[in-house]
Amino acid sequence: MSDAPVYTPPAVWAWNKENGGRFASTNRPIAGATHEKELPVGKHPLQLHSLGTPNGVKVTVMLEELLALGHSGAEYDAWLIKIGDGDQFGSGFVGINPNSKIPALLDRSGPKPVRVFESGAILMYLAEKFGEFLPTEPAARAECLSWLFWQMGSAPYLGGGFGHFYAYAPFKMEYPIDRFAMETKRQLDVLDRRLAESDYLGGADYTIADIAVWPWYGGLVKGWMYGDSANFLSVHEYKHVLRWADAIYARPAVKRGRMVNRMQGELSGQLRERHDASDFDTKTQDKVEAAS
Ligand SMILES: N[C@@H](CCC(=O)N[C@@H](CS)C(=O)NCC(=O)O)C(=O)O
Repeated sequence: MSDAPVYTPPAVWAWNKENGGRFASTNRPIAGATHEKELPVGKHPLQLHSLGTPNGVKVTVMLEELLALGHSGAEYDAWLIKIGDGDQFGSGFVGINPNSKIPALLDRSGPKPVRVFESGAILMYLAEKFGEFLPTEPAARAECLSWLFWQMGSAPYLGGGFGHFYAYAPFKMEYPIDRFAMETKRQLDVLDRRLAESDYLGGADYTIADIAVWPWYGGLVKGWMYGDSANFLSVHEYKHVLRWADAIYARPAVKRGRMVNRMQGELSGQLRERHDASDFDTKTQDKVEAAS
């Protein structure tokens, strides 16, 4: 077993602000705003406040897919919420997401603005608003929503469990890495078996289930997450997941959506804020920095 220091919990937990973890300065045991800050408002009906993490990418991919289908009502401003700087605790952001996590959407197209938080709720809201990527036939709809909600329940074991202890904890501990690696591999096997029998998670068609699952599990098998985790988890074993991940990544809207609110990787792949479709050609970070 591991040689990690032995920890005996005290009778009552107390907040240790200097716990050494990657998110020690971000995470808090209390909810609510820490400071007053209004959110900016752009020219489009949909105002997205987000960051290019897997949870954020789901929504920007969905919006780019809707725009690619010709839904001009899906035009959006994507504002950056820097979670490392605590932007999610500003009063304006807490007003649209009391849970202080990206992504959060404000739909200003109607007489009263509608706030939507939780990426699964945002995907369903947009799918229903535009009548796309969510089947209406009851059995197909049930299958799609089952996989959508599977993602919501499963990804915290991948991100908050495996990813946290494998990549972010201040020291490596065998017990949690082993436990969450096992669960992550089980989840990859669940997906692999499903994708052996159908092209997409909901069946023959690409739906919001794929849009939700791809940034997490597609990113994992493509080797984009948590250092050497693809090798550690032997992701080459999940051939159907790899085939599905590549098919989705081949979609132009997915490539665009993955660039929005992105703050890491190649500068040409980062469109930190998106306020117009032309921004992909003119406002990527390589061009912004060259001009300044
Ligand atoms: N279940 C939520 C998860 C959202 C989430 O965990 N967002 C992270 C970034 S990927 C965040 O905002 N973290 C900031 C914090 O924990 O303070 C969803 O699907 O929208």
